[in-house]
Amino acid sequence: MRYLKAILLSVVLVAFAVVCAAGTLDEVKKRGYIKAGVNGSVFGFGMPNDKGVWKGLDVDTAKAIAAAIFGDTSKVEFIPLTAVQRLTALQSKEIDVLCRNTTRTLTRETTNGINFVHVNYYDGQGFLVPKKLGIKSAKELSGATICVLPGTTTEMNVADFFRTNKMDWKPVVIEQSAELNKAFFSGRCDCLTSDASQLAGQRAVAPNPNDYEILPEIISKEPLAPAVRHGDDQWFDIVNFAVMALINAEEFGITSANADKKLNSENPEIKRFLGVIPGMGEALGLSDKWAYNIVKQVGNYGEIFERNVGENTSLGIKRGFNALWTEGGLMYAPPFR
Ligand SMILES: N[C@@H](CCC(=O)N[C@@H](CS)C(=O)NCC(=O)O)C(=O)O
Repeated sequence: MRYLKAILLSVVLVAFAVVCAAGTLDEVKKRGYIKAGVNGSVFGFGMPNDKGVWKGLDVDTAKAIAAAIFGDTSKVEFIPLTAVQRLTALQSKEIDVLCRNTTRTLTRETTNGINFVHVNYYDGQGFLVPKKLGIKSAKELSGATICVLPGTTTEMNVADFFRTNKMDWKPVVIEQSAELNKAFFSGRCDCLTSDASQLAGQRAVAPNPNDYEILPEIISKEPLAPAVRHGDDQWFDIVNFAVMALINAEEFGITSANADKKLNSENPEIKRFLGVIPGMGEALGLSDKWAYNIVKQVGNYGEIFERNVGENTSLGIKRGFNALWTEGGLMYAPPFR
């Protein structure tokens, strides 16, 4: 009888372990789409256009993950989240992945129980001011009223900056970014502080973009990266390698336009990347066409950058740190072998 009880208990425990071990990939496949937490109102990164179609660098990153899993970029539900909501949404499984201009930090990776994958945009915090104030440097902001979003690294960095420089400031803290921007562009604050890319995005859609100027100081490192929950290595690998596939595709010169032609390449690295030589997909639990599907359907990192935030967009951002390592930037992905 004692043995029978022990066997029964083991069976129950094993069954429990199997149910609990159903990873995010299985859940996502069963559901038929991924749930991606995005920014709802940052032009260039995550925002629906006037036809309600989601656009942006983070949006394209989420589409790349969907292309890797389903071979179909439409298999994403975009869930707009404020800065305050975003980490909880990931922890509580409301979303599978966070692609929302989120800075990788020590406490987010530990206390908040999330893992960041490869950076999809190297940023830094800046200051936006109305030109009419005649301010040329952040060091002239003593006594200024500053619009800042809560729940962000921005809020902490700006406090550090003013404390370090022994300057006073008055924060205006508003959780909804659209309201915060309205407050700034209607003159309630002397300055809006945020990641510099987002300042460019907010200025681009402001009523009079030319009336505003981004000050030269960049006061922090903001490595923005997609994030997943702790505890699911396979899912982490998939999201991580989807981002890194965008980078390696650019390095290999594979684009959405030439991906089919590149299937005939003699280069073994490209053959492995595109699944002509099999194995890489299987290692991730995906089809060997996973990286081909990403590039064919979304483009490589350079295409995504230029389309959403690059020099020919209204944001007009140069590649800078976000250039490939071969071009003097920081975008560097490991070999796929
Ligand atoms: N990268 C920083 C800041 C991210 C952030 O949320 N920035 C604001 C600045 S405008 C934003 O994206 N707002 C848009 C929104 O909340 O919809 C972080 O991870 O804390």
